[in-house]
Amino acid sequence: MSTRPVAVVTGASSGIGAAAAKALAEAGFEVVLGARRADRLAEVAAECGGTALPLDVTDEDSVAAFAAVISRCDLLVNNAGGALGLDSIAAADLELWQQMYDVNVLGTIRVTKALLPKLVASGNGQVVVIGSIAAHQPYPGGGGYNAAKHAEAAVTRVLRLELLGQPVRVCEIDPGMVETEFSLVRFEGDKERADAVYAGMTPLTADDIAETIAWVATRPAHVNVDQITIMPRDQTGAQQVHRRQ
Ligand code: 8X3
Repeated sequence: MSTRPVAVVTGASSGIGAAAAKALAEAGFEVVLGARRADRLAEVAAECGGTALPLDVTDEDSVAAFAAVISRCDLLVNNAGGALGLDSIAAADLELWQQMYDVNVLGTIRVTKALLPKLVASGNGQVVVIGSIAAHQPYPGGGGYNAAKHAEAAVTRVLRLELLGQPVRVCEIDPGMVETEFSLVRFEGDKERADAVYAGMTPLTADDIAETIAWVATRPAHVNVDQITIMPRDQTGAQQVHRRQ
């Protein structure tokens, strides 16, 4: 049996999650990858020699089945999440807002809760939450996503407080613009609109964030990196997402 520490990454079929799985495998972790898109997930898992498991973080049963087959967990990267639309509060589609809350906030809570006993049992557990600059800076049209990411950040800080005295570290990484499927999902596949978000600037790549995750994950056990905000040089605030539409 492998003695490598086990990293579990959610939303691992693409973007930051896929890049994180690869970076963590290179850093010496055995990686367990969870996501809904089975084909894409299997490809990423094969690339990093990891294990692909189906996971829908918005579904209690799916999270329970996922956690049940993971016997050891040293690191959990809560990456699954995202934004849906850029509607003002006046025009809010509340179903989309509920979905954003479900995946970003409750999804992180569901998976963390399910794996927490194993993180504690590892003797050196770590939870990394991929938040967003939108957790700190509101912008017009960001209401649903801002609210979800602010809430996710609050939950992350509560977790840090609640785990004081336990062998589990908690870190929140808040990226600005990262060129992934993020904007394509936000704008329901409208590629022109998604591309316009990054026009005239150099966004971060998924690898930039993956390197940061691997760095956090490989600090000595007594070091807790509480929070990192990381943005492109060309971005000073999340509101630029709006300004660039
Ligand atoms: C997304 C960050 O700056 O694109 O999480 O709104 S930003």
